[in-house]
Amino acid sequence: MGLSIAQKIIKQHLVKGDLIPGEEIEIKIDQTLTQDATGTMAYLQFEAIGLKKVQTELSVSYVDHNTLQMGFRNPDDHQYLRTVAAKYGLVFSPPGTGICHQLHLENFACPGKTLIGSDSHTPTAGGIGSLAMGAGGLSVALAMAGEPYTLTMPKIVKIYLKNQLQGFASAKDIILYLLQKFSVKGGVGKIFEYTGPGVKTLSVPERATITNMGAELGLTTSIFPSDENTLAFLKAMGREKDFIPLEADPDASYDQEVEIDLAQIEPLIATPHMPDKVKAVSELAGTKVNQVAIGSCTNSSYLDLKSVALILKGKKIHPEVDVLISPGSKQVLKMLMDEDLLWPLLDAGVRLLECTCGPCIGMGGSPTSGGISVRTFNRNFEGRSGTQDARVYLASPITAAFAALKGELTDPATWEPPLPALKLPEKFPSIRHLFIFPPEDNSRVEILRGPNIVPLPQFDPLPEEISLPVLIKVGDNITTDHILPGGAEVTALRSNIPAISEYIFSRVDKEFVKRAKKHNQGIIVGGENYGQGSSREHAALGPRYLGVRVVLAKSFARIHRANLINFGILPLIFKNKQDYELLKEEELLHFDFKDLNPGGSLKIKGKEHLLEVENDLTAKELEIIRAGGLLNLVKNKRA
Ligand code: MIC
Ligand code: SF4
Repeated sequence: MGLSIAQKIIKQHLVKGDLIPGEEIEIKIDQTLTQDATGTMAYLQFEAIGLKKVQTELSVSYVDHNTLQMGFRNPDDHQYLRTVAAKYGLVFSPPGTGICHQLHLENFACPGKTLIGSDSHTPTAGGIGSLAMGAGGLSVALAMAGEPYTLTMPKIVKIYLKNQLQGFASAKDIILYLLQKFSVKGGVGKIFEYTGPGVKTLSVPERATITNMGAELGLTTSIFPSDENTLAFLKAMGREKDFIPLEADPDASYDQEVEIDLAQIEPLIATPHMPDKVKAVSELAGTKVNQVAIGSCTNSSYLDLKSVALILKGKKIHPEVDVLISPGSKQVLKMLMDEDLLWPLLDAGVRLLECTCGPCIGMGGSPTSGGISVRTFNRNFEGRSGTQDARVYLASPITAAFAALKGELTDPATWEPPLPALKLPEKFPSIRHLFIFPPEDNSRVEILRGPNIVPLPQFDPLPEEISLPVLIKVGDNITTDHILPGGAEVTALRSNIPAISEYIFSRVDKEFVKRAKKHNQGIIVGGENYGQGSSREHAALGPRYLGVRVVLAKSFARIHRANLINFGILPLIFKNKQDYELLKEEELLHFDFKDLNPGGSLKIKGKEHLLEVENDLTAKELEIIRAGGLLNLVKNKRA
């Protein structure tokens, strides 16, 4: 039987296991990427492993999340990242060069290669035919050490695209359509693989918008074929040698098949506060808009910003709207400048920000109190913008540009002028000279650590028996932004676990940290899809530091589940979902872990009830938890 694209890449990189959905597999990793906010922890962990050089074909360290440098902490982190990269053989991308996923797509990602990154939007590189996955920093550290990456073999879903987008519909609307159809948990345990005649109507950056936001579906990753458009993109980047053709075998079999008619897709918009609360823009006509933010790893490419520039050219933005643009990379910025597209934006009243994540992770650009912000980003979780009561909508750059002009959402049927069909140029200006490549001889490189770089805390093994109070009970779809907020103040503490732990659940329950400290240990009770969103392992490390030993939920998001395990927190699942209702905050539960088996069930004793819970752990995962985390296990084995 034939293979799909993802199956082919996995087969070529397979170290252990079989291509059977649901089974644990191990694959060799060719490339890794990190960004600053998760990178410091990843490199501290890499250093703890004790190797002299990274073992991958290519590892890149990007600085794009926090570049505000308010005080010494953040610049100290940057300096640590720069010197660590030089010491261990990584490419370093200095602050302001661009957003990790956009830069990686343009400069390094290759069809057929495997990539893991300590950022949940790493699947962006699926747009060029890479098998790219988000992971916790520790998993990335181990991949840099040459260890295979362990994952559950996903189900492969064939997304057959037919026809072509019409009018003002764009790639963003395709992924919003899929979010409306499948929801934020609809992709858990799956890879979406795109095929069909509609694929060739999409350029690589448009494909990357779709694979990027596959993260919001909960997918392991998404992937497009590598075809003539991929070759054209690589040629324009001067990277023709990185091209290989990739397509599914005609007789490939899939676990599920979905057909999407691109001609039926209209401009869509995700409403507060979840990326799957999608409506047609036309339905929301008349909604007043206070802010428009254009950029992020989803929609900051050359064509995205060019379309905005053409819409705003010769016009003025609405006087009551604050419009912010952050280009995805200096390459994009250069192309806008070379084509005289920057002045039309500035003349229209737009504010130009650095080529970084910026407002997407709450690094400035917060909306007004209760304000409505239309953003071309991928996440609109409550409070993520930095304004707790703001209402954030997610839309395409085109929809955002019209909102900027009109000061409100309007029916696309009324939009003028019609946009010409936009094409990628045949040659992009190179910005490769802006990356810092590692020196041949690293003997003189000194790793510089400021006082904010605090060594990792030590964690003890799982006890055989323990009584734990419920420290907090939360609902469905809790994101890692709920567990640990973004923003400049908190993100500056990413390399200091004791300090950052003070912010755990700070936006959800101000008493959480106090309660955790009072009991010194405990459990978190969650609903469905607990830990969706970001890959930040601090959302596991922080709770672990505060004494959390177990998270009991209805279901878990993939990356967060892996992070919990990596730091020795036991993820348990309700056998009977109604039992969720029984549990109360501060109630004491007794756990006996002696007979805990991979995939088995466990009885927990409360004061008034006896609950049965399950685990879906593999033998290896349980071994990690019993050791008190993966670093302990690796160290024990080496000793
Ligand atoms: C995000 O979009 O939430 C982030 C910020 O990029 C995170 C990583 C982080 O928290 O550092 C992600 O998506 O993994
Ligand atoms: Fe940066 Fe936002 Fe993309 Fe995360 S989602 S990598 S914060 S631009």
